Amino acid sequence: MRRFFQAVLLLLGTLLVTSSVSAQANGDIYIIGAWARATTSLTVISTGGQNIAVPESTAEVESENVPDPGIMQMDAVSAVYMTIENHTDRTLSLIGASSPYAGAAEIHESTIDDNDVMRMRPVEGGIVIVPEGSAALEPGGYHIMLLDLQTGLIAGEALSVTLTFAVMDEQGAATGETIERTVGVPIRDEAPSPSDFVVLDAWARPTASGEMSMGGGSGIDPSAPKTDAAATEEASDSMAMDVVSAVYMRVLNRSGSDERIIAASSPVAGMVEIHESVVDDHDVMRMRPVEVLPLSAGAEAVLEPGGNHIMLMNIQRDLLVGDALMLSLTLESGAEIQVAVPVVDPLAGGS
Ligand SMILES: [Cu+2]
Repeated sequence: MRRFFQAVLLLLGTLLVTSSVSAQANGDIYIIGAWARATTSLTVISTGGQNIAVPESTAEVESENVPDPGIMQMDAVSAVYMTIENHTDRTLSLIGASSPYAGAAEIHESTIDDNDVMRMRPVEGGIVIVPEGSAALEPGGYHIMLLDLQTGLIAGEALSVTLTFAVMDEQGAATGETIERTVGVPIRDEAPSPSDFVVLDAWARPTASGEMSMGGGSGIDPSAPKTDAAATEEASDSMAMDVVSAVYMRVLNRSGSDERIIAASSPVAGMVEIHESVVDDHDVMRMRPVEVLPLSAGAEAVLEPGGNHIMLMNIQRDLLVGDALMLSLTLESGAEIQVAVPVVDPLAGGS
C-alpha cells in the first residue's frame, strides 16, 4: 500500500515538474558517455556500506519499510555518470534528476574524509557549467545517486533519467528558469569507451498509453510471454497486429572522417529499418526504407518526425512513457553506436 502511495506521489511530482518547463537558453546540452551502474556490481559500495551517507528523509522511509535498512539500502541504490557539455549561451546548474525506477535521485559528490574513507554528500547549489564548459560525472567524483530503486538495474538494459538544469544569470544567481532533458542511460558494469559520435535528443514513441510507475503493476516485464489472444491475432494477420514505434535523434560526427549509418538493431524489436517519410502524389505521407544515412565529418544526421527515422517493428513488449530501450546503429566502417533511447510522450515535445 505504501509503495502504491509513493508511486502516485512520484507521478504527480513528474507531472508538476514537466508542466513548468521553460527554456529561454539557446543552444544544445550534450549528454555524452552516460551510464548507470548495474546493481549486480555494487559489491564495492556494499562493503563500505556504513560509510554511505543516506539523507535523513530517505533513511526514514527505508526504516519504516524494512526491518534492516542497512542491507536494503545497498540493494536499492545505483549511480549514474556522464559528461555534460553546455553549448547554450547561458550558465547552467545541474540541480536535480529523477528516474521512474527510483524513489529519489540526488546530485552527489564523493570526497575522502580525514580518516581516508570515501563519503558521498549531496552537492549544494548544483553542478555549475559555464557556456562552452563541461562537467564530468564519474566514479569517485560527481554522480547522480539513484535511491530507493524499485527494480534491479540489469546490464544491457537502459533506464530513463530526467535532468533538471537551473538557468543562471550573469552574477551566478538562479533566474528561476529551468531546462529539463530526458535521456536514455545504458545500464553497464563499467564505463563505456569514448565515442566520436554524440547522440542528441534521442526519443522513441510509446506503443501503448500509460506511464511507467514504480513497484511494478504497470505491465513492464520484458520476459512476460505474449498473451494467447495477441499471438493468435498476429498469426492470422501479422501486418495488422505488428507493434511499431519510431526513434528520432540527432547524431553528431566528431570523428573527422565521413561515415554512413547502414543498419540498426534493438533487443526490443524483431525488425529494425532506417526509414524516410515522403509525401506521395496524393499528398499522403508514406514511409519507405532507405539503404543508408549519410553522417559526414563534423556534421550531424537528423532523424525527426516527418523525416528520417529508425523504425522499430515486431516490438516484443509495450514501450511506455518513462521506459527506455537500447538501440545499436551500425556504421559503414563497422563501428557501432550504442544509443539508450527514452520513451517520451510525443505531445510533450520529445526533447
Ligand atoms: Cu517508418
